[in-house]
Amino acid sequence: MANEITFCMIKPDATCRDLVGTILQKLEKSGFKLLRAHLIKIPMKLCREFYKEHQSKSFFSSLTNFITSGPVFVMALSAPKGVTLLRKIVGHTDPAKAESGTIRALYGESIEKNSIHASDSLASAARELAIFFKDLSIE
Ligand code: 3AN
Repeated sequence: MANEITFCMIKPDATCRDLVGTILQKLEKSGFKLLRAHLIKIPMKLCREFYKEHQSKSFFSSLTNFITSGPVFVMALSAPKGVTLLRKIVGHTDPAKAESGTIRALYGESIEKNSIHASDSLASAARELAIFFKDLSIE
């Protein structure tokens, strides 16, 4: 089965609790290969571009303030059916509704501080990977 490359980001609520290693280990144990990664404090302009599909939502400024409040760990990950697999491991947006054992159920604190982002489609993955990993070929 062909691998899919997807985009993942560990959010500031998790980086500030030193959960990067724990979460990465869970991703690798679930079958993902880490292709690229770095820790970055996202500038507000880039953050607004990244979350542009949510710009009309009531939580947009709170979300972008939170994501730019501390370092995030961005990753390019590869696995068979990687987009769907990562969304499953990440869990529901609201940690209170996330299936037990998912990353958001384990570590998420609230619907905003939910520890991790995963691309929701191959098209989103391509767009998000291009923002953070300009040298990565996903053809
Ligand atoms: P997901 O990350 O599960 O795909 P989206 O795309 O609906 O969820 O939302 C993007 C991000 O916006 C979420 N990860 C979460 O941090 C934040 N968010 C979504 N809904 C809310 C909400 N009702 N209140 C505050 N933040 C929210």
